[in-house]
Amino acid sequence: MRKPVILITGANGEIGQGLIKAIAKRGDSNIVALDLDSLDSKVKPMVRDAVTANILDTNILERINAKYEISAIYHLAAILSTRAEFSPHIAHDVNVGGTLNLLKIAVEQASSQGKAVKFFFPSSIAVYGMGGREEKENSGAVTEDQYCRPETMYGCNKLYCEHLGRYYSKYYQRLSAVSSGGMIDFRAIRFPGLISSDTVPSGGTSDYGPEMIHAVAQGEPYACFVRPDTTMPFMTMPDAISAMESLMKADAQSLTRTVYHISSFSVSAQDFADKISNLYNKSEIFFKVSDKRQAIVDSWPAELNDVAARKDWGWKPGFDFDTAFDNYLVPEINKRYGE
Ligand code: AKB
Repeated sequence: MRKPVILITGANGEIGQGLIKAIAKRGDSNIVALDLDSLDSKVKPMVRDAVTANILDTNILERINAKYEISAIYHLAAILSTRAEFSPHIAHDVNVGGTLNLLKIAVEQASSQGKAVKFFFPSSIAVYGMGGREEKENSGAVTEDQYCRPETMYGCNKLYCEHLGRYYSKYYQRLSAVSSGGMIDFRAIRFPGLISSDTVPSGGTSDYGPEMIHAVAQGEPYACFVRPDTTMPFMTMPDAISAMESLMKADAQSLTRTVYHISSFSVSAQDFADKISNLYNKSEIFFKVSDKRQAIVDSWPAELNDVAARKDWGWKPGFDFDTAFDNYLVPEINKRYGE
């Protein structure tokens, strides 16, 4: 008998670690964690099996596929937007090739179990391309179907993988005698910038938000790489994790889309700097703009209209800008750095 588990790829990343903690707290599922790096010692005891491997290593994936009965896959592994621009072909291999490998496992699992396998895909605000600052400033809150013309390799990869997920869940092998459509229950959220008290992201372009507070809390100066007026949506990691759980639990009948975007608060880099300076009196924040990374954030919307997620599966952020700092980031980060 194969052992029933939830498979999480990119398990050692920011979202992965948060998700492992949330599933372990629920205590209703065994987790197999897969990551390129060995799993952080804080979350390792919470998983049944921690596999250190590349998602492009099909031998390892086959071993996991053979050993376990996988009820759900959270495919979080990816190369983020800034890093992907430096190595676009590697990013394409990992972001698209890796997703295809996991979709293939999901189909095989579903056919051997005779039931659909749930597949969560974290997409990104990077799928949008506003086409310049003026359009960004004048567009208002963007809906899921607007401006889907990404300007980064990462954004292109995410948008394409959303389509692959939709294809695999509805149309896979549509011309074969027995169509396999409906074998994968694919659900995706396009996340805005995420801020966690536990981890600092790396390789992304929304990283200036989390980097700023983590640097200042450790008494280090911070050079922000975007202009003070740069605005984009952000949310806390606990809200991101609870959104994933809500979407995955939602009744399929109530979902009108396979891909939703969500946001908690849209603020400027200056808003971040002011907030953090008020909270830490020794803060040293200055702006040293990288024009190239600036152009990436300028291509992302300032605000999202997330009415579909609110209506279909009850999305509602637990934190706004003020409570994110007062009730989550500052107390947790201060504990972490021993303030
Ligand atoms: C990045 O900056 O690449 C990510 C994202 C917005 O998806 N944080």
